[in-house]
Amino acid sequence: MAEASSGLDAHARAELVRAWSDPPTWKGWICTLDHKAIARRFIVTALLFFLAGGVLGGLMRHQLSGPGKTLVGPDLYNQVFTMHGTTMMFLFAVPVMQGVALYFLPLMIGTRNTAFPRMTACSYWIYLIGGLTLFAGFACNTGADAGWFSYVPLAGPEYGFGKRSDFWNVLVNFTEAMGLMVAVDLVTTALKMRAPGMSLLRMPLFVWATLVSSVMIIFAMPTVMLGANLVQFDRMAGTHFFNPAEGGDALLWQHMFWYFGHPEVYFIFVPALGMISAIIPTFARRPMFGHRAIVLSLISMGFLSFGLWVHHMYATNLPELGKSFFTAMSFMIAIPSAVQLFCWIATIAGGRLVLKTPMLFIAGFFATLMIGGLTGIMLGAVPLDLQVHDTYFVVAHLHYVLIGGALFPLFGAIYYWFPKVYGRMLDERLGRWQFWLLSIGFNLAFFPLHVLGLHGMPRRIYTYTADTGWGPLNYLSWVGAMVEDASMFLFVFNIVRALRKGRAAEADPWGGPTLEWAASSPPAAYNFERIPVVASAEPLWSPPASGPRWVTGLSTRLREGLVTTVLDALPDVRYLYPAPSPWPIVAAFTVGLWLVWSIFSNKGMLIGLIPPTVAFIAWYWPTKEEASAELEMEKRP
Ligand code: HEM
Ligand SMILES: [Cu+2]
Repeated sequence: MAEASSGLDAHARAELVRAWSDPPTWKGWICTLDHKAIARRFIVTALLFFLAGGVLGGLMRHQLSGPGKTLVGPDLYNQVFTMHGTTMMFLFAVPVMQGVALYFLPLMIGTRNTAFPRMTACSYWIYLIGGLTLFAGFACNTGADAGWFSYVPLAGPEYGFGKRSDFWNVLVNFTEAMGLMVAVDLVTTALKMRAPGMSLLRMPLFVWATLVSSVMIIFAMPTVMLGANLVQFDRMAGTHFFNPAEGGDALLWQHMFWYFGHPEVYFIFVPALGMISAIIPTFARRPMFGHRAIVLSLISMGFLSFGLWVHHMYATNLPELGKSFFTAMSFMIAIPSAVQLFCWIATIAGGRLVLKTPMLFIAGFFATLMIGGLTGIMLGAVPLDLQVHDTYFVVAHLHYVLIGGALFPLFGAIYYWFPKVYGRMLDERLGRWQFWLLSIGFNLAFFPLHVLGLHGMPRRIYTYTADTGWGPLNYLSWVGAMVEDASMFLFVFNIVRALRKGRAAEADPWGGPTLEWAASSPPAAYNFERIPVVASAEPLWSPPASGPRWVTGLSTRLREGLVTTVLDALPDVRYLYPAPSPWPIVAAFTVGLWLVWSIFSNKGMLIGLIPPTVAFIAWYWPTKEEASAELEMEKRP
């Protein structure tokens, strides 16, 4: 099913290249709506934020590597752990997963672009401005300092002095707006733009995982956005939403934050599960065992994850009966995780495993997540949680589930899909070294923290005295963090080396089953010369035995695609994709101006709304070219 056999003649191919190419020079860079270009920006930017967050993590490990250290003082330490957690959760983990989905979902379902590329193009700039604003505040000693979940009253008007918590609250507006825009685009594309024949049950598991996590984002993110703005009103406009003395409720913030916060760890985790389900069949050389069981597990995870949030609030005065309900739910979510695990193991056991670097990281995931999952079950029980709440046992747990559950699969996915994105292979030997250094460094850095937590070491302290006895294990953890850093250097070296002189990659270097491997490496701007017709969940391993192999009749002169029906992906209508436009970036900057201005003045909150309003009106104002293209499309039979 390689591109070359689509039967398109040279003239039509030249027309297609013209129709889908961006304007030349910087204009093209600014105005592009190519989902692949936008996705690369998300992924590279998120990885840069990951490196920044990693440096802050290393700094904390340095400071805590022995008793009584003075490298970082108490005020700066509060900013450092808050910036670390906030960066990793809001600026790295969610955007990187959405970036990978933005790149591969359209390719995996056999379409040319996402449904709303201008919205997604705009969301990238909003994300970038938001992240840079937070770090600009930090550089001016005005970094958020009330922890990554920014509890009131610490972050409220009573104790949140200066502008630090305002930067945090406003950042949430930036990142959640970005997340929602991308999620709506991904859901619409997955449900309405699949290649003919790709019914829902033939949809790749990575696409299912993206669909589930995007729907979760749509239900979860508005809560924290609303909550952060209510805190801003308390801080800037004198309301009392969270002030018990004036009829407000401080616990309301915890409910609003964790109703978002717990599903958030799942919309980081679920895409990672999708990556694992994309990689295992390729290296086991056989279709996935229990494809439908995995789909049902992903969906049930999506639902169950909204019923757990109170397990972050056991140490509050909520009624015990209520807590036990959340304990039961916290245990239940282990079931869909286990179903996927068993299906993966059955697929590997029933196949001929080829242990390449992507698969190695998946093996690392199995080991680390086991520990993270088991401590999660332990923390789901109220009596045990009350013993270790706010100690390093919790810090160890969250890193095992986030680094084990998301970072390891992400590295596996990068080694798996890098050849498709850049047309070059990453070095296998360096990849294996990176894997082993990360595995050893990570476990050395974080396993001892379980013991420190059980010995009573609280989180978020900037130092401790020698008589606590916490020195040796913290030193060991510091050594582990340094080994982890070495693995990150190796990763960056491998990437740079591959981009410069890596071995050229063919369209399908691993012999994978899904449609992204039918496109060239890297894919053309239009992804596919002709939209393929699909007859199974592994289109490259079992193409249609009879009937058409490609969609014919789509224009090669216009940016035209095909909308199909939700359940069976039957051809429905033609779709004219929007052309490159400057308005997404203009709109994003006006939104950025408005949000940053609102940190410093209430007037900014109101007057600042005018520029984005104007920008969005201009965005939707139809151009002559769009009107004539629309007309040309309607005229064609
Ligand atoms: C790369 C190596 C990393 C190191 C060395 C590291 C180190 C640390 C340390 C020492 C703390 C505890 C701070 C304290 O309570 O005083 C911490 C907290 C945290 N880390 Fe990491 N971390 C790393 C990676 C990550 C990753 C990849 C994520 C998420 C994707 C993450 C998310 C968090 C969060 C959410 C907190 C809680 C922050 C808070 O208490 O507000 N970390 N990290
Ligand atoms: Cu949770």
